[in-house]
Amino acid sequence: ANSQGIQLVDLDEQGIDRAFRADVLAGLAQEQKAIPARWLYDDAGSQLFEDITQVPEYYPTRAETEILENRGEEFAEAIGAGRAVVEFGSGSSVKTPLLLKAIEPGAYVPLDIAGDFLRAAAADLSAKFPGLPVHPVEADFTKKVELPAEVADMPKLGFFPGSTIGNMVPRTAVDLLRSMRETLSDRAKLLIGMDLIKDRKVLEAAYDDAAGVTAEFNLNLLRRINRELDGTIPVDKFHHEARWNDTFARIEMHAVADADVEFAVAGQTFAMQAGETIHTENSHKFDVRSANTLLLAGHWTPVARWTDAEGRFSVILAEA
Ligand code: AVJ
Repeated sequence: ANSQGIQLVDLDEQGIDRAFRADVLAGLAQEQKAIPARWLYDDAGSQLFEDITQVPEYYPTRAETEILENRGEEFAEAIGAGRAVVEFGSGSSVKTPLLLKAIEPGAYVPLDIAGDFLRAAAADLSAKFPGLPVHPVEADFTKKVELPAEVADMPKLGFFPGSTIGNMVPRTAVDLLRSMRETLSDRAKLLIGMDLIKDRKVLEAAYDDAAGVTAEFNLNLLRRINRELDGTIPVDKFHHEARWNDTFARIEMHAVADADVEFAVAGQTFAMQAGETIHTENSHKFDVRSANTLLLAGHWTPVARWTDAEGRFSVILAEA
């Protein structure tokens, strides 16, 4: 447990991550097999996600960066100077400096559960913005976080880019937004990236690029299970699929079995029929109304909204 009392990884006698094993075994026992998307991001998966942001079909990163690059003056006007910018998740080397450059912040407070990423991001930002107070906090931001005393008197700006909110089902997203509201307290604002509903062909291509990087990212989860949980999943008998679910307005990633397969994970056996899938990620997409409704349910009032020139992605400013 770290200083905030959170358990980062809980390993058993054989060095197996207990939470990973529990999630995988429970998920594989379901009628529709499903594994929480957070397990996609081991070192290999995190690198593959970085590679995804470079493929031509994956537009969200470029579209959001375009907004942050071009709308600085409007952000400054709408947000005001002197706020403590509280970033949920370690700062990306590209997006965060664009925001900090635009708004004259009073301090920068990156929050992350992974201490290594957090310290690297904090050091990076300190070097880019000499004179800006930087106070990294190692914490699980799905719950209320106690912010450093140094920023107690500053109004806060929460920053949650990348449409990461879209990876949560609405009830979880609402819980997170309410926790953010608690963490940031009164007078707070929130700047949040939300990807937009568009032609399903464009969406499906963004999550199934021709070079196969997203497929690798998805199947890496099965490889990770084999490696870390003593698994025998025949990964070569699976393929990646990106599916638009129109009822829930989301892209779903699945690993589809190409043949009847049997395999073991952590001593338990599982069988899948050809065509059966393991659901590995959701990426919800929004329109103006669904975005506003989600924010309102999360105790935030939307006050401004920006999109890229092609109208693919939105960055929304909301007030507590
Ligand atoms: C950065 C987590 C929001 O859902 O678009 C990209 C993850 N998965 N391609 C997204 C992802 C497949 C990405 N998030």
